Amino acid sequence: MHEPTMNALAAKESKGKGSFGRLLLASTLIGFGAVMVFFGAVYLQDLRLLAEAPEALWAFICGAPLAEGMGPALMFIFGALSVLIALALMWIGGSKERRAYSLVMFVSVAAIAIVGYLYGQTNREARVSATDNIAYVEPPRLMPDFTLTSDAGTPFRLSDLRGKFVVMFFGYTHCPDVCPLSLYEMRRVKQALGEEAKHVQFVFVSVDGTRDTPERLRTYVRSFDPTFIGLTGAEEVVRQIALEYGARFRAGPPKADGFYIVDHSASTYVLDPQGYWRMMWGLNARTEDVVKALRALIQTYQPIARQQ
Ligand SMILES: [Cu+2]
Repeated sequence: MHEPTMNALAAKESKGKGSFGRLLLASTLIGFGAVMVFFGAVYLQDLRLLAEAPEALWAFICGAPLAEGMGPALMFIFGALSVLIALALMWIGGSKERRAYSLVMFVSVAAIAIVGYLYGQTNREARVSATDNIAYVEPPRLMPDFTLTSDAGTPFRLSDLRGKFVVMFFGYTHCPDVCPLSLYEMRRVKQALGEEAKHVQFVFVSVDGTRDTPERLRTYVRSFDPTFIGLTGAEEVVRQIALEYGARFRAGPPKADGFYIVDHSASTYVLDPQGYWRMMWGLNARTEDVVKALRALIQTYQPIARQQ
């Protein structure tokens, strides 16, 4: 009689402990998850990014910088996973009260996510302009070479531009707004650089190889400046290149007439004459700031001693 009672007591005690530990773990996960979900939702620019998160995470694990806009998507997903694990911990083998409590938790976190997303959408404009400054890549990063098709229809390697600073932008010729603006901006930068512009090659990489034939691309970029060059290639090839810079793009659904827009990052990237990525700026960087930064980069340029 004595032995079993002791065992039962011990069992009850350890079960109580386990249950407490589980509750503690669940609460921690919910707290952590709710915060991640909230801030992820606030900074999430587009719900469709959630679907691209696994691919971006994989590229990141393989060494690419995290693609633009993916940080919040990953935060949201990890937060949501923590919350789901917490709810499962509370649900499985839990009492009626505990299950009711976990339902309340679920609804609360979902509400937090919706509020965060709506708040983020209303404040999006202000946020974009506030963060679009010139950024320096420290330490400079040697970028992988790539081969695309030039606007003359011939194979063109990034390394063909060694010896020049490369100012590179990803876009497409059917773009209604961002690309014409950015190319016009490039033209202003080039003109402001004056004499020093001879050290710089401006490059427009098409993210819409289907429509951007070399001929079309050539006419387009030359309309902004006769020295600008356009590169194009298969979507998957360009996507891999863009990912290296953290740029991303996605074609939208075609309209009735077949026309489609392509959402794309609007940053401009600068490589030095050795092919090291040195800096980048966003759409809202002021021309004079860009010119100043670019000129400083050209004037203070020192080749990086390569390690053997
Ligand atoms: Cu564009």
